[in-house]
Amino acid sequence: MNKFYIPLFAVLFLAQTLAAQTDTEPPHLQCTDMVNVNLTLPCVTVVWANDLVDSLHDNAPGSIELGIRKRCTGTGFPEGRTHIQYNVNEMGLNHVEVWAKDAAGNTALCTVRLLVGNLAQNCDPSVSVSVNHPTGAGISGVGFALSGYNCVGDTIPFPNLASTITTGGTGYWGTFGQLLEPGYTSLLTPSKTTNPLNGVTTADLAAIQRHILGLEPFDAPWKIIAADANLDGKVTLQDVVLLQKLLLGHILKMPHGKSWRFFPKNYVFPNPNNPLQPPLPGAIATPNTADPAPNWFDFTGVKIGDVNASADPGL
Ligand SMILES: [Ca+2]
Ligand SMILES: [Ca+2]
Ligand SMILES: [Ca+2]
Repeated sequence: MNKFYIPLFAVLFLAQTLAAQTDTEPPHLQCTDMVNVNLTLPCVTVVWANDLVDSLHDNAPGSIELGIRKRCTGTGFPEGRTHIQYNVNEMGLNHVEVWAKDAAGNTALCTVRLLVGNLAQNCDPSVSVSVNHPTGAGISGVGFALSGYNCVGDTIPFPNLASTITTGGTGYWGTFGQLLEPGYTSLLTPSKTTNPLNGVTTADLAAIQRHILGLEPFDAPWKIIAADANLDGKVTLQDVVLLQKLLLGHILKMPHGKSWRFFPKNYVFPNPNNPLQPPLPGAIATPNTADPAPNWFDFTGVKIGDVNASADPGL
């Protein structure tokens, strides 16, 4: 059987090589400058590459292939992608790359401004965050910072979430409006710095000491995380000394300023016996290639110094 295929591949390869030698000119591609699209239930819309093209021709005969992607979500010709989808969290101005590739493999690219709207006004954008203690309790008063950038040098336009948005009593924060859009490399970082004494008592100090001495090692990763009071990645007597200073009122807050520590809920500890190594990720990272961008973020929070979960997560 193989004997029939080998000459066929050879012929195709030769034809491609010849075409590449004779045609080095990219296709002439012109896009529509700006296009409006409309979300319809279930609040999505599909955009096809050929609907954004004003004119397209090539100097050589042969078929021209079209491709499409959201700006900054990849590089080179978007192989096999002839359409993209927008969801409710992408309402507003977006940028789209339309690509054309001639038979010799020469490519051209143009950018379209795409305004995603919802004429029926029946779609509500939403982004949500949950922050819970490992025991399940929702943590309130958590603030967020969002940082990020895309491939054309734009930064995320609303980095100061921490000053405006915090979790409520259930530990859930919900908001209307776009948070992330595809094409941005970003970090969402929670923080809580209030009430460092919350839940810290002599019982915690005694338990940390028993862990250090090997008399009663902690039976859950989060307890080890809580015991690392100075955030140096290990549980030692220095942590006990620091917590003692706090308890005695010699210091009013931790040198690092934090009272809670956070990590992505789906983080898998490479070594549950030492959850602090490698260092705990304190943020959720989203790559520029994520399309759609995530609209739900889950974090776990641990009160620093509280190894028996006596802290009030509402404080
Ligand atoms: Ca050409
Ligand atoms: Ca430590
Ligand atoms: Ca405690």
